[in-house]
Amino acid sequence: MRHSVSLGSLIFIIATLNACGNDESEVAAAEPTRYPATGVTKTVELRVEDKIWEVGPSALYNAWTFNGSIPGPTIEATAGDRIVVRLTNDSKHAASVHTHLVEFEQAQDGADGPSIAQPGQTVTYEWFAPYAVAVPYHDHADEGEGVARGLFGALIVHAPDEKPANEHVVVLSDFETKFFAQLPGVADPVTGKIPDGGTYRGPHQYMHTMNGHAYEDSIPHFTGSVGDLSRWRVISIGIEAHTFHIHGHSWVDSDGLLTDNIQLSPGTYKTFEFQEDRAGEWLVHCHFPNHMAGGMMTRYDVTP
Ligand SMILES: [Cu+2]
Repeated sequence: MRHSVSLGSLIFIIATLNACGNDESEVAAAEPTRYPATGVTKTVELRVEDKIWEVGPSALYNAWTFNGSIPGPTIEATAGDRIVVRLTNDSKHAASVHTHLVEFEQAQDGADGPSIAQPGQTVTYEWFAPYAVAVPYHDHADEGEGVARGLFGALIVHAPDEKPANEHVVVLSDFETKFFAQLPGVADPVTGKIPDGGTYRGPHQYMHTMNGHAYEDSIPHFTGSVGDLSRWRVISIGIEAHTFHIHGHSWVDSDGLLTDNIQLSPGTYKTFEFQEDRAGEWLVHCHFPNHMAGGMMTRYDVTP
């Protein structure tokens, strides 16, 4: 299996080096490509709507959503684009949009003042996206309830010269049991299987999800074919740290090591890719045992 480190991973390395205060020569060695303005503006309409979200059969969440889904719609652009997000708040609580690794004025940070949309208001955000990244966008109107309720999504900024790939967007998050409208039943703690006629509860205070759903019967399977360049955009935007493990595959992580299981704290993200050469119905899961039992597992179905 061939391996490569994508630009997203390189950017992650830079962020890590900066955070650690390493000297400038190391940072300069991994300078990301800053793409010039394309002159293109992508306009995105987001609407905050409160609704009951089905995390799995009979597991009903009192959710806050962007455009009625968890995650919200994936925003895609090309590096160098300007992105305009119009957020209309149709809920009864404040909401906003904040994101990472794009450029914006502090007044459009989504964290305070007029960048927060009160009920009934529309707020417009302008971002310039000079780097190829895959990051979360999310509510920042409060200390975190909006994210716990479901106000998050993925922003993918593609490099103009990016190789075509089978792209998998994975958003990891944690749903608090106290916000469920209905959560009967208890999962088998070993298999995570849903009992007949009921549903399930993780072994502690969260249900752990991928792309808004829990367990392999509800999380849409990732799919691919032998011969694909298989690119993964993994974004963690929950409450707890997670790992992301794909059975039967390996790649080189942002630290340059061969791995099949990466670690992500809340609000972090990694992009990696590998050449697909292993047909099968491979398990994909977080490696914390209680998170697997609490829903964070699905399949990656690869056809020959
Ligand atoms: Cu986990």
